[in-house]
Amino acid sequence: MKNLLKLSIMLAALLVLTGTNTVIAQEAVVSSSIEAGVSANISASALPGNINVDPPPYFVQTLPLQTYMNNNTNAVFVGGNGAVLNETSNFGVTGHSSPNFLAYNPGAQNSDGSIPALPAIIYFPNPVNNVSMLAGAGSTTGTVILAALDASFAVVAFDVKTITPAMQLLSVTWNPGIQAVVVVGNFTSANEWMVLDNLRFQDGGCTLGIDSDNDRLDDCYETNTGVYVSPTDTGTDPLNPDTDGDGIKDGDEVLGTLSNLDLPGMGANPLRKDIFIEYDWFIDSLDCANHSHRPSVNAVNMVAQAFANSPVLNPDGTTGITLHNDRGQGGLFTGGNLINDADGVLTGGVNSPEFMSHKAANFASNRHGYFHYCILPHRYNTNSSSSGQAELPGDDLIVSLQCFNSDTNVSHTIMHEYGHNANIRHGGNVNCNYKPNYNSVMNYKYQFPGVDNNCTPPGDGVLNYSIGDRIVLNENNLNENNGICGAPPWDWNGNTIIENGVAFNINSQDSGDCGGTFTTLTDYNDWANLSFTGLQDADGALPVPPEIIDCDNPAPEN
Ligand SMILES: [Ca+2]
Ligand SMILES: [Ca+2]
Ligand SMILES: [Ca+2]
Ligand SMILES: [Ca+2]
Ligand SMILES: [Zn+2]
Ligand SMILES: [Zn+2]
Repeated sequence: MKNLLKLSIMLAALLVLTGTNTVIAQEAVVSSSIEAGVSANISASALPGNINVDPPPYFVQTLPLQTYMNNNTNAVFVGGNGAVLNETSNFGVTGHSSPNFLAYNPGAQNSDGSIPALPAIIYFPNPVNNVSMLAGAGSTTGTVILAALDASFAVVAFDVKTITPAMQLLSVTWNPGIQAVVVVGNFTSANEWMVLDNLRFQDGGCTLGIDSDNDRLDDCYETNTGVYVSPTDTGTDPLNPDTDGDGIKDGDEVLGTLSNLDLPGMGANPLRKDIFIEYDWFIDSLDCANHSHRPSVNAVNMVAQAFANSPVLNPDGTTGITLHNDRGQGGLFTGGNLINDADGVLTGGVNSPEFMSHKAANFASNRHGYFHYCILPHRYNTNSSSSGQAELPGDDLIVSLQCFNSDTNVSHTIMHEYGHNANIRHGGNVNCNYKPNYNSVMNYKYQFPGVDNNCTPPGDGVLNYSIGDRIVLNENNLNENNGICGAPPWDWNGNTIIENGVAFNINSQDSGDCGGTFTTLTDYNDWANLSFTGLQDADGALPVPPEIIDCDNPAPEN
């Protein structure tokens, strides 16, 4: 009995599908070319168009539902010509969601002449795992069948209910994926009326077609597990458009951007912080023999290693940040290139006309908002010995090391200038420079020597930002026993005696807001405070452009 029933459903479905296969294909193409989605919870009361406001009670006053649904990318009504009618249309059903429903009566006609008769077919361009709806009719008898079809249009699941005036739930589940459903009547009465309502389709137990955080990833696919599996199981947070907080939206990291920047191909991970920097360089013979400012593989790898080693925690449970460097090495990283410049000097600095014209000519527009842009000239002309300049916060930076382009100088200065883009100053959150207890490449004291790793003020060659673990130093009342970590001691005033209660200016090199007076100096946790908002810099288009930091710390000779 069941097998016979199954066979008859399949035959009915195949008959219908044979006649409408081309329609299905066309509808699918039309749908996928339209961006706007419609809520997947298609209760008849939530449909677009005038039917939403005031559906008529008679078929001749309206059009088949599929006429209104052709911009729904998730469910396409391709057969049956059912129309949305008002509940006053006398179908005698109860249990539907008021005031409308989807109605069928082969004895009637829609205003376009089509006949609203079962079977109805609903096609899902993205296969779903469950489809359910209410079905019933006031004076019709027999059974109503909801059949699920797989990608080859074979019946894979079905549900049968005796037709009653009280609408009943029909539900089919097929985890490998339902491509379409067919609603068929097996009628024993003369009339073959049918009412459907409250269509729902679900994938993995949630309703498709909703993107709550507007990051181009469906809520159903943002599984919030912290584990990336695929574009339909991303592990990201459905209520956070940038789950890992790196300034790049989840959808862009998973799917690539709308302007075809292949971020996933470049290694972006929606659950781990990523930074992208493009480097363009000058070749010149200013001040010394002809030389290139192209950063070496080793130099950019040193910076990448420092970011990878950082204590920054990611949603996938890893620590560190992935720095993607484009120095024109090939593959998807062909953005970095030589800029032909006559004199080796970048006139002005970031956002100057020369910088902007180089950027317009050498930086792909679809990288804007995703990549930082670094130019390496011989120098920029606001300060002849300056090692660099950067926006704070922002997306543009300059590394200008004149004749001193060792991998150490280049890597440390890239990390220093990027730090300004990430909203970090020469004193962390303040401009106060040369603080011996601010253990960061942002600090001139540690930019080229590298940070300290044994709790004495001289740097030890380590490329790093600060983690904020050094003690507070009050220049009016220094306890030399405590050094910069609590121990070992440090003789701040150089009198060869370790004392308590010393008053001494320990960062007198600072020419800014703290070098000339005795102040209290504090460390700053750079890693915990990196800001990624600078990517959104509008490159001079904003009424208030970003602050620009000149880094007049001259590089040591190689
Ligand atoms: Ca989303
Ligand atoms: Ca999200
Ligand atoms: Ca992100
Ligand atoms: Ca990321
Ligand atoms: Zn040069
Ligand atoms: Zn600086």
